[in-house]
Amino acid sequence: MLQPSYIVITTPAIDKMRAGKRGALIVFEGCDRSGKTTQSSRLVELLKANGIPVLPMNFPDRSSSIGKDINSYLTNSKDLPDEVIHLMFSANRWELVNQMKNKLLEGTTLIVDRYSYSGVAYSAAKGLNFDWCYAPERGLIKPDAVFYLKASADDLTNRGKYGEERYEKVEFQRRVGEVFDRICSKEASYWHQFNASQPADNLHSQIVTITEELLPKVATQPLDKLS
Ligand code: NYM
Ligand code: MG
Repeated sequence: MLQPSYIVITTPAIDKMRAGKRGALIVFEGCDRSGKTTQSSRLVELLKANGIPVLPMNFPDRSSSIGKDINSYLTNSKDLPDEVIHLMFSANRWELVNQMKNKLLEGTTLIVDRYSYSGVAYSAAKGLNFDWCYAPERGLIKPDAVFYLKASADDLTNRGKYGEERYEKVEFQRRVGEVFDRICSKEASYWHQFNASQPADNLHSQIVTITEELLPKVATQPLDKLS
């Protein structure tokens, strides 16, 4: 059982138990300001405190050269055709696929803030074809679980003032949410939907419950690819 982050459990014993076991790929998805960053960081801290090797990641990774161009696009200092930025977001994931694979196989759990589904949701919300958007994601590592933080339409309106980045407009976010809903029903076997409007502590404990069941279950399963 995972202990609250203030109780630290031994690591050598856990390391021994873990030999030959892989880490889990856990992805957080949802609209902007749905609480992904808060919840994913809390999960990372909890796993760390329990001696479980874990690495936080987030997409887009703005540090690579493609990531820097994506950042210029998001901060409106650069314009690009919708198709081009879409493929750049995907390439930004492909740049890291080998590192992710190695980490998982050496037993590290990856907690990822946004992944392929954000790629599809934001581009499809602009009107690009859904299947076209999904195509470049095929072959990337398939998450073991996606935690979808679903914000209600009311919430998106009440949270009101978004930041200055591209896409941060209530009406656009509503459309993004519709695409996430569609993906969530298609991929129901490994997507877990949470009400993002509930208190952060409740949400955290629901996420912990699922993670607790997930880690031992996937540890001996081979990695799968998005297809
Ligand atoms: N975004 C993110 C996409 O449009 N496609 C993608 O593939 C990914 C990973 O980038 N508004 C968008 C969603 C966000 C923006 O992400 C920046 P964040 O998590 O707000 O920094
Ligand atoms: Mg954002």
